[in-house]
Amino acid sequence: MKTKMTEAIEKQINLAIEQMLNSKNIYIVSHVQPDGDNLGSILSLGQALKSKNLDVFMLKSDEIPNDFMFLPGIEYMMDYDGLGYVDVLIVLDSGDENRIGKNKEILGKANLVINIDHHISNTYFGDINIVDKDASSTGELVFEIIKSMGIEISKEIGTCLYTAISSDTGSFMYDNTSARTHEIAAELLKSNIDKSYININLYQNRSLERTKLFITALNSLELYYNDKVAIVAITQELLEKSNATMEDTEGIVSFLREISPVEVAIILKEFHGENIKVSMRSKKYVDVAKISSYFSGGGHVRAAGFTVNSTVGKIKASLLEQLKDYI
Ligand SMILES: [Mn+2]
Repeated sequence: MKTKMTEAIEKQINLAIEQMLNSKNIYIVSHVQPDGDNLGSILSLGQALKSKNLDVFMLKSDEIPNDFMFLPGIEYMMDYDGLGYVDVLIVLDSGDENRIGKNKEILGKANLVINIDHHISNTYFGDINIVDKDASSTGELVFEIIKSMGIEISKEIGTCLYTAISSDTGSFMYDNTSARTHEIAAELLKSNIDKSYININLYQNRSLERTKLFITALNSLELYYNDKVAIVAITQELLEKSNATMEDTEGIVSFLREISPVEVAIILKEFHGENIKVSMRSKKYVDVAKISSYFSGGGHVRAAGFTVNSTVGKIKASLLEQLKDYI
């Protein structure tokens, strides 16, 4: 259980702060399919650095899901113009360079790359790497950085950090939630954030389209190995029928894990051209990061995923084969 940062990580944080404070302009880049941790981390760090009068640009590598349009500062997220001089590039919540998609080319342009992440699979691709697999979220690490800089947690920064940490801990429920996570949450609550506003936006905001997709998807639920493995496949056909988009599948896999006998919950998302994205969640003992790494994916012990070129039927079969030894 994490209580405090290691000295090595603290050293990297101090190094990063020194570089950021002395830089001419800083770019902070999102990953593809950005989530609450990614966007909350970007916006909190970005706004903190702006408060130090630094030139900060926050770049999107993908569309911003509607779910996060409530975040203060989200209007700052922009596309890279291809020309801007990049003194420091900060990559948040990304295990490797490919996570930043089309913005990967900026890595080569940057004088310095700072990699801040909590994925066990992180490849340490930065010049400075603030990587802590024991941190619940990247937001937790960004909090430590902002505090170390002596920057006051404004309501805006606090809202973004709380969103980041709450998102990645399943509102402080998952195994990655530590004593430190709660200490940080307590400090954020003292910064006068509107906790209920954040919670309603994150957890009580499901659209009707999404709800209908939930119902249809659950009708296709398949259970294996004494109901320990739950699988749902979202095909393009199913999306059309529900008048929903892939973004609306958010939350289904977590819901599957909530079923009593289920240890591993899996959602297979079929994109066009036999492109299948697999997300896995586990409850007590199966290390889904290990299973995911077999398919060249990454993630955490309780939440991991990968992308393959295959069909729903084929990938389902090989997943069940892999799972046999774990269940
Ligand atoms: Mn994260």
